[in-house]
Amino acid sequence: MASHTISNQDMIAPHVPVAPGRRYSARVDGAASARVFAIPGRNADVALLGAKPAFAEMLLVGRPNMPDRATFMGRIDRMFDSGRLTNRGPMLLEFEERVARIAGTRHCIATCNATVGLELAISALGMAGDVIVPSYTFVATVHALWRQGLRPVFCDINPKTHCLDPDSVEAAITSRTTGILAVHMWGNTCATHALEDIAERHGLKLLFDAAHAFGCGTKKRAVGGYGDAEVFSFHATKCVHALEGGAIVTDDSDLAGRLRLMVNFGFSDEDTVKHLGTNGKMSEASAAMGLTSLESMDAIIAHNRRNYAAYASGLQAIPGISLMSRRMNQQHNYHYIVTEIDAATAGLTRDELVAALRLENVVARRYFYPGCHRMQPYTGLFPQAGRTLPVTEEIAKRVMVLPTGMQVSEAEVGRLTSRIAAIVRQAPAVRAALAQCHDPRLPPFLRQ
Ligand code: T4K
Repeated sequence: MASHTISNQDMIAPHVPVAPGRRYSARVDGAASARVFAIPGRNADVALLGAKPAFAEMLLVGRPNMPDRATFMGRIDRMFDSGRLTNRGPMLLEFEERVARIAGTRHCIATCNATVGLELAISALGMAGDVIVPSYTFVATVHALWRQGLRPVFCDINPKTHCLDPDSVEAAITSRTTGILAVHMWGNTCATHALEDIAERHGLKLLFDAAHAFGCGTKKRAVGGYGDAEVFSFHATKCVHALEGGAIVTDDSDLAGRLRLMVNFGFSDEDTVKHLGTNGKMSEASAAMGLTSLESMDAIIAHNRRNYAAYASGLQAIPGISLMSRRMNQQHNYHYIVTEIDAATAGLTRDELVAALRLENVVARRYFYPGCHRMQPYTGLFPQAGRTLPVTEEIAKRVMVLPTGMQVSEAEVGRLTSRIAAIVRQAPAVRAALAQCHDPRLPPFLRQ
């Protein structure tokens, strides 16, 4: 296992409920507290109940996959030698070519991140007025519309894939609608044919936020060539990354031509500006990381897949916890381990489980709670939006994303799923302990 940077030495002691007449133990390893708080007839195998945390070092969702250091440094050396740091250098061109090949598209325009990529694509497509978008997404998707003066119209999602529900999209179209911005959530390919059909029948632009979906698609077709354009993220927390980075891919040559101008302030040559633009360029250092990361892509996906299988086997018998299934007819990067918690069956809410895991030194995430319609500025603008988004509301309360990637081993997945099983087995005691817990490691939403 690769080394982690946040060590348990930096952490405060795990929560130990203070029994009457006993002193609080500040031992980080929890061993003393386990003796004090062992519950008769139960295994003290939960940190909240006094056991040693499952992990000595933090296990995180989003820890970057580190590619080969020597290869990356070799590229950085070449960058130094050449003096070309940015503005369409040789590594950027190579990166664009390789991304286009994997996406199966004619064009790729690399960007400094996916958020700027989305903003550029929205503008280059001439979207205006209302655009249909899921509320259940990372807020960047919706900000990319709003920051350009477009009005997001939130639509509900499919409960199995967490992607836009085409029926909900069709019902939301009005004369003000100019486009659909769909998200391949968790790398699950959207209902692309249904969305393309709707867009065509209503004369709408169709853009895909493919931030999660590099290396995904159906067996026959990779994500990349659907709709008018698609936008990948190569942020450090993504499966393949470029430190920060993004890419717009499309088969539309006119659109690609406009985007190439727009990503570089609109310049067509050294002093001719032909289009409104911005600085959305990817640097050579990012392209160097992107190329090196691409070289590890197969190994990363194979590792993620093994971790996914370990999660599937470890979670299968735990009541109230289900792992999002991967469709057999899909290519997948297995980058997100998405679980749903049924609180009535598990005996704990998703939030309680996330909190109990923090004391095990595991940072599980509530992505994408509470849905963009409940975040600013959208909640003030559309206070009633939740009424039309029942699936979004439910899913946002249930989803818990667990750590994976090259920094997490199969053995660690096994240890983590055993700990989740123990937490659920002792749900009433865990809930009672949480109610008295003031540990600063608790997530902000449960800190008292
Ligand atoms: N559309 C969708 C659907 C998206 O999910 C995203 C981004 C976008 C668009 C926009 O893409 P970009 O403009 O970012 O290219 C992270 C990422 O910042 C974000 O890119 C991503 N989605 C989102 C799902 O996750 P946070 O706020 O959860 O990241 P953060 O800082 O909490 O990092 C996660 C964990 O990883 C931390 O516990 C620390 C660890 N970490 C993180 C970084 C960056 C490290 O150990 N090292 C690091 O360098 O947003």
